[in-house]
Amino acid sequence: GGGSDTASSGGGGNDQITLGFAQVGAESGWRTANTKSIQDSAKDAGINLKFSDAQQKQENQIKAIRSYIQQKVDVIAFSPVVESGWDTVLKEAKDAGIPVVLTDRSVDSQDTSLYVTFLGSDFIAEGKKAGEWTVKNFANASGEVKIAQLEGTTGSAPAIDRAEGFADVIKSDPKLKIVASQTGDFTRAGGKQVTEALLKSNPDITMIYAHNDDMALGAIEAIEAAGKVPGKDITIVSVDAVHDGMQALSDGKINFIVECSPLLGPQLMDVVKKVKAGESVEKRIVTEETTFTPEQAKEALPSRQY
Ligand code: GYE
Repeated sequence: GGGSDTASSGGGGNDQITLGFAQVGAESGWRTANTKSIQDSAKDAGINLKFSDAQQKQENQIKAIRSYIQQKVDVIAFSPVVESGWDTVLKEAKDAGIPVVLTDRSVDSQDTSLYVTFLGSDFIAEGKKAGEWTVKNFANASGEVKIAQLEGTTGSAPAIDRAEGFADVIKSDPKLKIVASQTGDFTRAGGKQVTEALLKSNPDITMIYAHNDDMALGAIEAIEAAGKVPGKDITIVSVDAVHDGMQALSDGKINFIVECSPLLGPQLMDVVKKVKAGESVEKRIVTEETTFTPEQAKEALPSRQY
């Protein structure tokens, strides 16, 4: 590809790979860590990275992808903000002969020939892990357990799948009830705002299930402002295990976190090199992840990379 070599190290010549990456935005600690992982590992791999931030808007991502097609980059990778509505632009890339790699989030396109692979977490499994902890934690509770769900970005794969996996598991215990469910758009401000309203409409809430740490951190602010104790008066479970979430977990303000790793950069660069070399790659590459209790968070915090 042409253009300026902003991230070149070694390689040089005409064999250097140019990768166009259309990022979702900078909505969360997870996303910041993900962006850094991609930029650092492109540099390490000697890949020329063209990077754009769509500010959580699909139209901006589509524009960025079209500009990468125009610039004739070697490979396009992106993390689709929502699942639907990608077929047209993916066909344009295909017609231009540019392979597309989905990272982190997937699309709902029926035609899977529109992308080479999807590299990222199993969000349904993450929702299930949150549900399993919930079932165990409230096994001996008497009466209804009122759960409020802070959803991620509406229409995004992680919001859809984390809700589905969780609901699937908690239905085994009829006393576990989701009494409110609203989007906080994966941001701290969103989590805070939704929780403020929630504490007025449902003051007797037992637990909050947040689709990411940032929304849980916003919820903590709202709960404390209302004179309640997060992690005690209201149980909190979230997903990601970013540094600030892990700190809140080890402080007892969050009760359980399901890990979702943002460190996808090295694997992405491997895939990009293989695709460019004409080698075949797996159609689905799943990230390995664990879960954390407060004790485990204390132990893991010093060596966490994000
Ligand atoms: O959980 C959230 C971020 O797509 C897995 O997006 C990602 C999610 C992550 O905003 O914090």
